[in-house]
Amino acid sequence: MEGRRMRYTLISLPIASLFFSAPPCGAAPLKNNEPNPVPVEKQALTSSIYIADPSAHAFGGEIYIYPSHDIENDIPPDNEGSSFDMKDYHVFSLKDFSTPLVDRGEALNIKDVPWAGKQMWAPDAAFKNGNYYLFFPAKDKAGIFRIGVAVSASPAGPFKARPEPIKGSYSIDPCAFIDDDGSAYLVFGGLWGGQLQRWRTGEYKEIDRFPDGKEPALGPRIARLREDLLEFQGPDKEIAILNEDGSPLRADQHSRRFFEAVWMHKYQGKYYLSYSTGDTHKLVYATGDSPFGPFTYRGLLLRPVVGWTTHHSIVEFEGAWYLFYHDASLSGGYDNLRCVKYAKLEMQPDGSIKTITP
Ligand code: FUB
Repeated sequence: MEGRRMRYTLISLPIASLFFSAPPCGAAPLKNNEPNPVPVEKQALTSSIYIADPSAHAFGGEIYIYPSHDIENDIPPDNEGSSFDMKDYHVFSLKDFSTPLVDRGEALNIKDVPWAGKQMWAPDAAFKNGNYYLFFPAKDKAGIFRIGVAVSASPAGPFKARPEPIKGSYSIDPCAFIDDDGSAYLVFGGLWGGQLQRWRTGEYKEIDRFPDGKEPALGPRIARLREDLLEFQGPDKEIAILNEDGSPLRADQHSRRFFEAVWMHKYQGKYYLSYSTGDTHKLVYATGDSPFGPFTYRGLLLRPVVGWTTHHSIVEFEGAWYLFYHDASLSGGYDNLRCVKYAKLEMQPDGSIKTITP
């Protein structure tokens, strides 16, 4: 297996350097509110801090974005994603697309999460029963990724974390999906640094066990959430993703198999599951008739962006659908220093989504 973060360092930085004047190693410092000479920054929703993994929701007539907060550090890139050493979350809001993104401040800090050891990765949020819930992955004190939940009366936080992670939770990248009937689900999982391949036996084993190429790829996981959204209602299940001929996606189908960054939304009665293919750097999507699947692969959603990771959310706002995603253009191509952008989705009459070129 090639090094996850090294791979981008070796291949993508020279590509990025064709477009940007940033140095090829060591992150260019970003000072708050200073203009950045990188032209593509104009497309980033904010340059005040580095943010990534944007989970966007329409709450109370505005778009709220719940991203990871990327920070500079000296940790070398590795397969575990160790240089993604985030320590807090900021919430952002957007009144509409003609006004600037507003940083609503720090919403949760790792020091206020009793169980968390390090690496606050991609979060998501949900609204139910008058409360806002922030779902977030972090490594516990033993170095195992778990998913926690924190609660607030305001979409902007601050959020109060529960003292323990969700019982039975593991891996990364939670997406909270609330169906039309109010049923709530948490979809999650991620390979490599996200540790999903270490749970093949149902318990954590510090050994990476990937399926052989011709075997079915590992799928994301889904668990129904309790009415209060604080715990799983029962054990999680693996979501099956199928090729058009009904066969399960194989582990060697790197251009379409699930890797991380799963997102679920519903459009015209169909469930859409979109995710990153990881080492092929694509966002793709599949559709199905139940949140539990099976889902059938439908196509490419977003072509590769600048940077190794790609991660997104899909939200309906004022009658249109939008993709929020990140890339590493603002930092000149540093994988762990990313910025957030958006694009309008073009839905086709057959329910397919027109591929977006970043
Ligand atoms: O931001 C840290 C990790 O990088 C996320 O959890 C992944 O989805 C990838 O974007």
